[in-house]
Amino acid sequence: MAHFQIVSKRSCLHPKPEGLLLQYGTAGFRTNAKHLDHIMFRMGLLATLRSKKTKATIGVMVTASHNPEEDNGVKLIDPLGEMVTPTWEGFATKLANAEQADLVTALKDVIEKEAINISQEANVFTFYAFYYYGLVTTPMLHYMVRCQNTQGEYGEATVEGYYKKLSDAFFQLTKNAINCTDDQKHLSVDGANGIGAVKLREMEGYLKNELHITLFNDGSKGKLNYQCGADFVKVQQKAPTGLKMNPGERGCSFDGDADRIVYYYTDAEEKFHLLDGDKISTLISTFLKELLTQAGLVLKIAVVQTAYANRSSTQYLEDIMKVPVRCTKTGVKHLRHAAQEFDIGVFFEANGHGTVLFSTAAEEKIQQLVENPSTDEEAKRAAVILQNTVNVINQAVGDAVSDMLLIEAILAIKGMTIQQWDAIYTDLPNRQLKVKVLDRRAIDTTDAERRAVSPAGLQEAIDSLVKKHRRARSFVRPSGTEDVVRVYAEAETQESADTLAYEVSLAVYRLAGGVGDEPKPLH
Ligand code: NG1
Ligand code: ZN
Repeated sequence: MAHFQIVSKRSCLHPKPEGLLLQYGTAGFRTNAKHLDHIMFRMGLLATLRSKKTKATIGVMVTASHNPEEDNGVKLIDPLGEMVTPTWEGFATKLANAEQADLVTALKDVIEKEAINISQEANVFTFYAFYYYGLVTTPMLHYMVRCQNTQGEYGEATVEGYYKKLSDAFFQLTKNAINCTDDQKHLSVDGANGIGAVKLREMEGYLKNELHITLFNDGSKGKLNYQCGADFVKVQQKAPTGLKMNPGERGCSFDGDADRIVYYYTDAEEKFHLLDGDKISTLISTFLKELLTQAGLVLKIAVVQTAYANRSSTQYLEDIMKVPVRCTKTGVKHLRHAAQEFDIGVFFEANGHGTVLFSTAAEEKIQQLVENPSTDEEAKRAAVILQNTVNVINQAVGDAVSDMLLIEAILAIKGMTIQQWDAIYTDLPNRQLKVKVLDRRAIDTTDAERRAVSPAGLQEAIDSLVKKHRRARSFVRPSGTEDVVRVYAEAETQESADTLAYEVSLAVYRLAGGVGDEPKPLH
């Protein structure tokens, strides 16, 4: 067929380095940008097929997310703004790894397996293609794909539509604020020198007097995610460089493509306090649960976390708030999937990537309560707040801007300072480390990645190391976005967590084929 000849010819312009194997992981393909040319070409093909298959608009996002400048990545976005299904992740990997001569066969294989009508029209939203949106944040593209495929019901599929929908909902929410002084309306934002900074600057005009933002690391100088951004702050547990804040003031960091956010402040003793994804999901789920009670609505609400969630947060949610908690594997698609089982599913990774999903039934019940003339005043007020909360949230995907507006609104409505928010529970000290090994697939895990099943002896080693520390927990897993094994440890004191993380790193190095220098103690 002529189509395939063209594909074959064009693909020669984007040759695959022979022998290079890449895997479509939690965040699509992510590697050094110089290895991505053939991947971009092939993902264009796959996006077109996915669009023909679903008869809907598909998104293609080119982003390095939280990784450094030399990296880049690409992922596909499904019709409702979600990640593609595991089957299609498999197709992506096959297509990416097909040698030049086998590319057409691999394509035909997808068409056949999925019974795709090749003459079906295709529609793809991307950075540089049919619909030119220029630079947008990852969540904005997810949002627009969802708007397009719901015929505008979710919102208007434009950059302005996005700003307007979110800021309108934010205004409706902050109308309920109590005694909000100008000082409390101030927020310092670290834009990670990424696209979020650019878009936030554009959006500032829409936020008028309700939120006063001082933007740092806005990309005018400094490198993407370098010594700044949500990942740096979370992993290093310190403030980003370039940010000037007085003690007690609120600050937050986006990551490079603005789908993650973490908050923080420094106290009078100059101690840094991080409020990560766990603190965020606690704040949001508590807020929602209180509103449901006030509205008299019986809806099932739950929080979804990963093994990286601080044990204090899980205990607080389960024991004090009586909110059910689920633990899934790392990667938002897993969290999202679990969150869909509830009327309201709040999901956040500890690193600050997350959002809230509302079932159609939940949205309808809220709507009915708002419209019913016999709803009493308190219930109605709560229902209206719930409705505006739904509108400020980007249900398509974790979104730093949308999450920030929701958090700011909750703090304003509750009249809560960041210190009061932080005091809801105390994090157990923790440490994350990376270990380089020959082949990270040597590590296989089970129980939502909390236990290692291979290599032999590793889990036993971790178990006996954990026993030496109080209130301790540790696990290891191969990263899906970097060629490393990640080690996590938490314990009663920072020193204990650091020692445990080091000891477990050493066990990984010795039992799972470590390369380079042996891990060294942190102190
Ligand atoms: P990996 O590299 O698989 O740990 C990281 C994050 C994930 C997720 C992806 C996608 C941690 C420990 N891991 O994955 O949660 O956000 O990147 O960006 O934060
Ligand atoms: Zn990101």
